[in-house]
Amino acid sequence: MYKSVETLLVEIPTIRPHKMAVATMQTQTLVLIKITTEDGFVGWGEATTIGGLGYGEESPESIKTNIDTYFSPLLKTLKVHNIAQIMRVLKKNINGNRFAKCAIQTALLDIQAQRLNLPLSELLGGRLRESVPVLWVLASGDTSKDIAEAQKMIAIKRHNTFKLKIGSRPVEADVEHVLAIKQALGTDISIRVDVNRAWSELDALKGIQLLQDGGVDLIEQPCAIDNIDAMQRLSRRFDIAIMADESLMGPSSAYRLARTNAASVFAVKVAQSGGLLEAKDVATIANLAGIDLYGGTMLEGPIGTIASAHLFSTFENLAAGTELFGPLLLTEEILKTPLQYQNFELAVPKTSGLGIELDQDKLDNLRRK
Ligand code: MUC
Ligand code: MG
Repeated sequence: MYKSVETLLVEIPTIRPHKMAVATMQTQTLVLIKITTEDGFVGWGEATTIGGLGYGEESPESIKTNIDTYFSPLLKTLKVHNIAQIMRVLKKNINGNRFAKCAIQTALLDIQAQRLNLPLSELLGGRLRESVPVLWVLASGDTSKDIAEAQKMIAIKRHNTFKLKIGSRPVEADVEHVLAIKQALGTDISIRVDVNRAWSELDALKGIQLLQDGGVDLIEQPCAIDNIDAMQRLSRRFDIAIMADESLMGPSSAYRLARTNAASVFAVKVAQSGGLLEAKDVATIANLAGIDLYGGTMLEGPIGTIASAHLFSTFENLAAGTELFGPLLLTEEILKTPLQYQNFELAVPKTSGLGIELDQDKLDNLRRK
């Protein structure tokens, strides 16, 4: 049934250093999985994370080891195409490991969609749009470089909304940096910030007030992952959108955040949710609670990015747009035909499965030996 399950760590330098409060990335390590069936289908999935162990609890190396040691032998014993039944066995036998589970589920869905000759979006409920809006993240660490980068993106019609990475400098310095960019780009351009959980609640009270007054549109993950009480107090106090990112780790945390009114927007990430289907559950919880949706990324390459785009194309509410720009941050293309970014959006492929074709020679060159 499942003939081989291959895992690859693919190292690709970034186009410039990407500076976040949790890590500075110069290279991204893509964690890719390739499942081949005995009847000749090939499915791809991705379990990429950020900054080694700087962002999440799973590293590229631990994800690969756990797939090779635990997931792959188990998968090879299964004799069904039914993804719900396969995921039930994997979940029953393996705790945690959301990223690995996401990658495997993505590859299985890719295969199933190819079998049915449908784009993946149609297996996830059906697309409501042919493309999704994509913002760009300014994270060079230098205000004037960030302004020039944003102006270029607007001019070439690739991005017209920007997220700024802050939290590694004192609050006042970060606020000054953000407001200088906001002023340079003008009122029509939406600016959001991602603090990556760097602020105490007192820092957040000061920082959010200044950013709200300066016309910033959204504050992402201001405080620690577990500090849901602070997120709740901040959401109640300010008019500006407060978005949960790292605190949102799948349907049960989505339920907890929604129940406590701890965020007005959810950054839905397929890997953080533990799979595409679980990310869809997160979106349902948000819809029921009146929480807006944002399509998040773990700075994946084209596989995780396009899998996410298929899912986000099915969301009725995608009010905060997406940040599916991961492949654009990388210096090497691993697809035979690159993903299509134009007019500020990413097109969702119309061909079957994920709708992409990997360049196997490129992967062989770039993979960690
Ligand atoms: C994050 O925390 O949002 C997403 C975009 C980006 O630049 O970093 C990631 C992680
Ligand atoms: Mg974030």
